[in-house]
Amino acid sequence: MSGHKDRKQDSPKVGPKVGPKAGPKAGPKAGPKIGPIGSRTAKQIIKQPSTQAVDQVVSPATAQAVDQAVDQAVDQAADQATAQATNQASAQASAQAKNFRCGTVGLIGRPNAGKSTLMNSLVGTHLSITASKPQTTRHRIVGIRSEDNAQLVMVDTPGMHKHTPRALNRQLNRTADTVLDDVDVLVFVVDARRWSEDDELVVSKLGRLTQPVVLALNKIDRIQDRSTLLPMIEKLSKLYAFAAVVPISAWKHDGIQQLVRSITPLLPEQAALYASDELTDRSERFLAAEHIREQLIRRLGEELPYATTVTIERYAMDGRLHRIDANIWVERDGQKAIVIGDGGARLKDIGTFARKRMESIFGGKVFLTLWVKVKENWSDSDASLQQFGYME
Ligand SMILES: Nc1nc2c(ncn2[C@@H]2O[C@H](COP(=O)(O)OP(=O)(O)O)[C@@H](O)[C@H]2O)c(=O)[nH]1
Ligand SMILES: [Mg+2]
Repeated sequence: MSGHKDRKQDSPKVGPKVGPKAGPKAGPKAGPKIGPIGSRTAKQIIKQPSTQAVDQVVSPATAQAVDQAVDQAVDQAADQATAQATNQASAQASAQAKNFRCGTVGLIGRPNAGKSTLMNSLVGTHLSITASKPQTTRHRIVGIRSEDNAQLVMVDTPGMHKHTPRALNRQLNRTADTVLDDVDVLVFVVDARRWSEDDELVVSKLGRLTQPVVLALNKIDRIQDRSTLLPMIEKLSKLYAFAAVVPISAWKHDGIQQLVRSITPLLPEQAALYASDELTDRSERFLAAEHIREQLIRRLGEELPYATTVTIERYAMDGRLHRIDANIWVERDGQKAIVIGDGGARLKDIGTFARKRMESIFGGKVFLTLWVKVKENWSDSDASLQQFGYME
């Protein structure tokens, strides 16, 4: 599900909560342990006391024949026990799968609609980076929400947008598009205040899909008069046969339970794909680069963030301390000076805020060293996009 390049570069998983046991494509994880006796143990448990008892009362001459008979009886009993255990196990597993729903949920929509904020609200931590500037999300990222009766495996994506001036923008659209076919349910996130041509672009892609689509009308905290939502719901319901329409505020965690309740029945009946304490399929190494990039986007002017990217050069654990060396890449020397700031002040801020964010997600101390480097026109070069991990 995630960028192959990132997977290959990633360091071994260190924390229990981030990092896959098995990706969704790898198939379901082993179900909970169901019976105390597997086939080998069953035989051992029955055989030991039986042979001991027989050896005590039978002469050595007949012992072999008796042993054979005993072995046969024991094997039979063991096979019966095993069959019984297996039947019980599969009955329990299927009962569990019947009551449990799990599947992938693709978050789609135009840039800035609030997809990543919704993802974080659903996961319960600031996993996917967010900012008021469009095109913050550049990679697919999986976030996991585990409930008693369901597991939602959300896939956050870059926004879909019409104007694609650079190779990076075109690649982001492609990354968003690939999610459409891969997931069980789609959540189309819309800014309830404004319908735009980028939203139209998303609707135009829904027609060929077979999965159910839930419409999430986001940012309702910004709407004074909620009754104005009704005509919008009516209008949008005519555009597409949505499985449900749910007004939410991803930012204020409003309507999130209702959204989960709408999505859950649309998921397939199957056991959980991830352990219930896992939050993402991405490694801490990937998240470290993302949270440095979040600070670059938040702390730089309008245009510059699009010319920056981040690579992790070293990620080492020193006891519980995460030692991270990262490069920030820009396209020109002038941009390098802006990122560094007067006397290094801006770079220091970027590092401090990124470090604090990582510490809160990783639950350990982080020692972060940043360098700023220039690579001309990387965002319009396919070779550089490949090198920096943007090609899926
Ligand atoms: N007021 C308000 N702002 C939101 C809400 N959800 C997201 N935002 C803001 O919208 C901007 C874009 O959010 P983001 O999640 O990065 O959008 P994405 O591009 O769709 O992933 C950020 O400044 C968020 O804080 C919401 O429910 N209410
Ligand atoms: Mg986003």
